[in-house]
Amino acid sequence: MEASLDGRQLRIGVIASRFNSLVTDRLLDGALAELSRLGVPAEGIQVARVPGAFELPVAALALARSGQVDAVVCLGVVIRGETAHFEYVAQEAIRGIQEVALTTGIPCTLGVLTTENLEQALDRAGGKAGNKGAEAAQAAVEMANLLRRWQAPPA
Ligand code: INI
Repeated sequence: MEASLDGRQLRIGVIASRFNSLVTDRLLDGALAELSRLGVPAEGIQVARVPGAFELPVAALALARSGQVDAVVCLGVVIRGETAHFEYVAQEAIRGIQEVALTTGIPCTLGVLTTENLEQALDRAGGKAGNKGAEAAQAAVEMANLLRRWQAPPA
């Protein structure tokens, strides 16, 4: 059973961190272009920025609980060379994003890069390794459509 990639009926939230905005702006551009390509209406897309990847889960939680979106795309980048607490920031961001999805039932997709250096990050943000923001946006549309199938019809 494969869910559709038709986004025309969907409302999608996108949360992007500002830390390393050279990279996260490209992830955001990729995600928005993909949502548009899949037919998600512009009025169904909400974009919010947070300071860093560490703040993604709490913003995703509020948006997922708001009832305003069918899925949340989380975008960020944590670069090992830039912090001694790389592991903590990356792990907590990723763990927290999944926890939001599992506690709310709203799919929260992972467009958080964890790389050794800036070059690797740029490769994955529209460079030679594709755009992980676009991939996370596509996953959000697919998961929102999949979960819709199992929603009880309104009484
Ligand atoms: N935030 C990131 O998104 N990426 C990083 O690489 C990073 N580094 O290197 O520290 C980072 N730190 C900030 C963190 O996400 C929080 O915004 C900050 O600690 C305030 O809570």
